[in-house]
Amino acid sequence: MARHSKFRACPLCEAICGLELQYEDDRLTAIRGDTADPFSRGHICPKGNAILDLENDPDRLRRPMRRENGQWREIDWDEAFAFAGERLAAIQAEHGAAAIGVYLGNPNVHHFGHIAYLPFLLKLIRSPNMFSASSVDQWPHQLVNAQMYGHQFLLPIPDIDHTDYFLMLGANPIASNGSLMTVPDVRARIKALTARGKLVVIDPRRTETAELASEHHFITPAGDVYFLIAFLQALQQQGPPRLNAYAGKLQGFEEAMTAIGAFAQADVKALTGIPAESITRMASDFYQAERAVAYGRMGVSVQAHGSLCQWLLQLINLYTGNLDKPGGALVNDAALPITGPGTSPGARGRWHSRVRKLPEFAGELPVSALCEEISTPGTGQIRALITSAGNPVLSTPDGVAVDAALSGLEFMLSIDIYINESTCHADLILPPASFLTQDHYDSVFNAFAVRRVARLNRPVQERTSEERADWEIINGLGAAFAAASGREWRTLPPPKALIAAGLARGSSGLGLAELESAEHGLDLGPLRPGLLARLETASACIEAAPPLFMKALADLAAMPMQQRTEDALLLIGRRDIRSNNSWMHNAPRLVKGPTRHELWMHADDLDRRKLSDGHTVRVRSQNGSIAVAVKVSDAVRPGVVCLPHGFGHQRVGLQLRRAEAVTGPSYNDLTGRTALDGPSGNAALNGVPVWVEAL
Ligand SMILES: Nc1nc2c(c(=O)[nH]1)N[C@H]1C(S)=C(S)[C@@H](COP(=O)(O)OP(=O)(O)OC[C@H]3O[C@@H](n4cnc5c(=O)[nH]c(N)nc54)[C@H](O)[C@@H]3O)O[C@H]1N2
Ligand SMILES: Nc1nc2c(c(=O)[nH]1)N[C@H]1C(S)=C(S)[C@@H](COP(=O)(O)OP(=O)(O)OC[C@H]3O[C@@H](n4cnc5c(=O)[nH]c(N)nc54)[C@H](O)[C@@H]3O)O[C@H]1N2
Ligand code: SF4
Ligand SMILES: [Mo]
Repeated sequence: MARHSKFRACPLCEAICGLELQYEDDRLTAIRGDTADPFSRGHICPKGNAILDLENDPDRLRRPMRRENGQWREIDWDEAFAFAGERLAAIQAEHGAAAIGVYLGNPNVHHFGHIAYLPFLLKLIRSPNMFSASSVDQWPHQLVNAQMYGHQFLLPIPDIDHTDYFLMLGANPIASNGSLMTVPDVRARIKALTARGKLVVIDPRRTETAELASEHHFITPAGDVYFLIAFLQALQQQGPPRLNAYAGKLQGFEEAMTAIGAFAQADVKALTGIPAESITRMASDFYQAERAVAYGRMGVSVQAHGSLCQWLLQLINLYTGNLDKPGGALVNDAALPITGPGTSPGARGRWHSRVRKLPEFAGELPVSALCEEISTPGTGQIRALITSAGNPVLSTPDGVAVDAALSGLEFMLSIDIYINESTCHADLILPPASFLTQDHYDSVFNAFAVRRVARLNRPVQERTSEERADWEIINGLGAAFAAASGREWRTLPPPKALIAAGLARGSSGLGLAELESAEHGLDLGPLRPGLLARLETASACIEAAPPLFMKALADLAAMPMQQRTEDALLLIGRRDIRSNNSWMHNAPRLVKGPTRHELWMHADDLDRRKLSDGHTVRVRSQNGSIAVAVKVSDAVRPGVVCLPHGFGHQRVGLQLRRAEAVTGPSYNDLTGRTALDGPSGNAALNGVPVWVEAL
């Protein structure tokens, strides 16, 4: 028996940890963190180990599956491509381009064979009805980047390794491993930070990250916008803005600060739960810190004021001179550029959704509008849907309605590895081969990383002749759809060619050969300033007061200050280190041990309702209701309840034998399609008013 190790980055979350994959002959037997990876330094989480379960999962699809009269059968690849091409072409020929809708889920971003190839297929389909998981996630960030810096991916990243004061809102990297901040081994980096300076966490829950922080402040869900305005007002009291570095490159700053300064907040404590004195002290610490950074993630973007929050966070970094400064927030100059010529800068409003007239952003419509675009009859109605690596039934708002809408489609095609809550409605599923068999370069997460890193991942296993790589599936679909619709498809070359072309667009000088000889990845050094030279706004300046956000601020000022509905609790989400959105509950390693789906609630709220720990309760929202076990917790304040998303596997027609036994309802059976962040159209899934009673 020959034992040997191979190395590759983990594609399951943004942290892109290096893995050591141990083989006995051809059999993968163990997975460890790769101690020679200069970026992740040996870190691994339980999901990395669970790749063993994914590889051996008897429910994982390996060949195309076609559903007829409720029965699934395997078919061969040529038949599958031809069937898909003909159905899609026929529906488009009869009903027009918009009749095909597309939904791209989160894992697309983690696989080069999806992210680099899908745009070509979408171009061929040419439908206005494009959707993705980005609009239940990070649209506020992308919109703010586009409006202020001129490109959706000119993303300032917290320089966590060099800052002295990290103000973190609505993020829990100890569980999530970081987001829009690729930060493997985040625990060690946070420990180094708190030894050197301060981490201040603002979160309605005392999270695993808050436990490690220098300070934690409980905030009222969706109260962040008032907190951030008060913070900027307190900065104005501290002293003048430090803008020297941006001279000649900054527009609208005074205008923005004047509007923010004039914003009248009657009682910050009532709106946020945080006393005004605490905010003043934090602002003072931030202003005085040599190097400081403000950052916010899911908790402040996937809520009612997501875009305003992200804009205000940028202004805090700008005011204090920490934007584009080491130890502040810096944009990564990735070896494989995702900004600049040939990329999509993030236009907005070039078209609108048919039913609700929501504006397009970056070539997509908000996924909150998907359901009505399928179920509302008329010209432009979606009749065929393609999903790729997405599970909208569990992951997007109003899952019950999404479920019903999918069952009414004329044709549904899924590129996916499971028959799950969404793909069970498909007529055809095309499963890509394991990522271990494919060339991969993390175009997105290298560009969001807290250091400048680069890595080419070579295949570590052979795929069988029965299997197809993800990029081969896109080629197969493109060719079949083009043939059936009388269009042209130019076969795309294998990933290495596209990776080489991408690297050649950059200025790192790195080529494939150098990357190939660095099997543990390359560290190219810390982040460095450079945003000002890369601005893609028409003015070539930072636009500090985009009209879209100035108007949203004025609208907010005109609105009655948030009022709590009598008796309502505010629902927020929770990620567990062993979860990955909705799709890894079929992995035995990740679901063993205690259940993790309970609704967390403060003892006072339980007492008021005469409920006790362990009771099954009914949770109602304006949109729906679920039954769930309640767990007493002092990690949430009275008035706040907390539930993870991605559960709800008890249904007919799935082929997830392990996950079906994992109990817990779907959070998104409670969320509604009309709760949006106005400027971006991103769903507001946090801060949902709910009522809890005994079942
Ligand atoms: N209430 C609430 N809802 C949320 C969130 C929340 O915090 N709260 N978070 C939101 C966020 S941040 C996100 S990103 C979305 C995620 O939303 P989605 O991406 O729609 O959902 P996932 O659960 O990630 O589903 C991933 C799908 O990809 C499939 N898959 C896995 N690996 C592969 C692969 O290698 N190739 C292919 N082709 N398919 C694969 C899985 O089987 C599954 O069907 O959910 C959002 N929804
Ligand atoms: N283990 C695990 N890791 C993951 C994922 C997973 O499902 N499981 N998903 C991956 C994906 S797709 C993403 S996008 C990232 C997300 O990465 P993060 O954003 O770091 O992860 P979350 O755990 O959603 O953190 C959001 C925090 O916001 C808080 N919060 C909720 N509402 C509010 C509010 O109104 N204000 C404030 N200030 N805070 C609020 C919540 O209590 C929570 O602590 O995680 C990624 N990593
Ligand atoms: S932290 Fe993310 S990248 Fe690292 S092993 Fe876990 S899932 Fe994979
Ligand atoms: Mo996400």
